[in-house]
Amino acid sequence: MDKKIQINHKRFLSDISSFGQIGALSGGGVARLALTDSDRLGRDELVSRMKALGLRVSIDNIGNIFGTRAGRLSSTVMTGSHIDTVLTGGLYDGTYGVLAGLEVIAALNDACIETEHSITVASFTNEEGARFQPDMLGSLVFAGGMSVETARATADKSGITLGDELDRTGYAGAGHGPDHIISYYELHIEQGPVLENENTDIGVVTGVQGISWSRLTFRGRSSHAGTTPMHSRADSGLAAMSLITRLHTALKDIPEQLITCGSFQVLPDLINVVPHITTLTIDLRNPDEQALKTAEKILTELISDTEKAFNISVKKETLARFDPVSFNGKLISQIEKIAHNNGFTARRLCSGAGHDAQMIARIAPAAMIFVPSVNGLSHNIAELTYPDDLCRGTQVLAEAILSDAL
Ligand code: HGY
Ligand code: MN
Ligand code: MN
Ligand code: MN
Repeated sequence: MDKKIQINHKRFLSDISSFGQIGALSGGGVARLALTDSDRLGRDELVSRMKALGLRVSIDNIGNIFGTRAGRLSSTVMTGSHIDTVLTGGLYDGTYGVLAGLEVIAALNDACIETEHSITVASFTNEEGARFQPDMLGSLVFAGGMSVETARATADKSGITLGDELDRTGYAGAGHGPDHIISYYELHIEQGPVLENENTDIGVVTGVQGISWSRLTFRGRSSHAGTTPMHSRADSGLAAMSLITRLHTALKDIPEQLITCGSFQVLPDLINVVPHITTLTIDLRNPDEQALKTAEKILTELISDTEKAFNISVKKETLARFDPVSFNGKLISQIEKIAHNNGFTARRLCSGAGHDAQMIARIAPAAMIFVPSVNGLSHNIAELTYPDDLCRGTQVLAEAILSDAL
């Protein structure tokens, strides 16, 4: 690659902090749940920044936003991520990768560099899966892994569908993303402790671990807390707590197995009523598909044990199930080479978090670049990545994109 591209650090860092004002929380951090008004404001701001850079903006039928800088050919090098966040979100999860893509475009414009292939910056709908499940929904639909009808019909806890929200916010588009993608690079914060602990600048991401999300609904019988003998209760809350405790014990010896019960609700949620219905979510992850399957089997067995032991019924719904994904070897080596050419330290690692890149990997060569997270924290308003790390990651992204697009 004979043309050097230089990121404008000052411009880029100010772009990130100004974007972070959208959906800003009073105590710091950001909340832009998918297709809420704050997400819509973020989308509007992103579209206007894309237009200001001279990009052709296209919005598809699931609300994915694509900004394209034309090359001599329509074949495209794509980058991107997401701007929706969890409720305790930070400035960087997802947004960093989208804005870094725009900074690469701005740097190309500054240098008046024309490219052979087009370059697209994408922002995918509902990556977090916090409001609507599954996560990575927009990129999954774009990659052909879910129909737009099924995606539109998914509902949040209050029964509002994703389709209703797309229509309400005006982001059900008639456009489409690039149809010939030669490579996809996603820049993202690591969201874990590895790079910081090893004092390493760049994470060269080899793939994403397997993800299994389910929702369990325990149905018992409400009764009086003061008059119902313990042996004759159908206590859905106690059953749920017992299952979660037993599941943690049963899975603790499976290597690299992760289990999270992030949402837990009892009804009627009153101090003197034995809980009638208890709903909880279970997030299982493992880089090894067989191990993940074993964990899921143990969960199923524990559910039927619990039904008998507590005289209740349990309904299990699968909310997301993605096998482990490996990224493209050529792109991985490319990222590694660019990091070293810039004098950055780098190491390979598998991603603990799910990412849009794992969906794009279904239809094009894809890879990811990580930068360190302070204290390994994310999905927490204290999420932080230092400015030098933000700029190093963006420099590597820029050179990776340019090496394919020229
Ligand atoms: O859950 C995840 O890994 C991603 O943040 N959606
Ligand atoms: Mn993310
Ligand atoms: Mn996230
Ligand atoms: Mn992601």
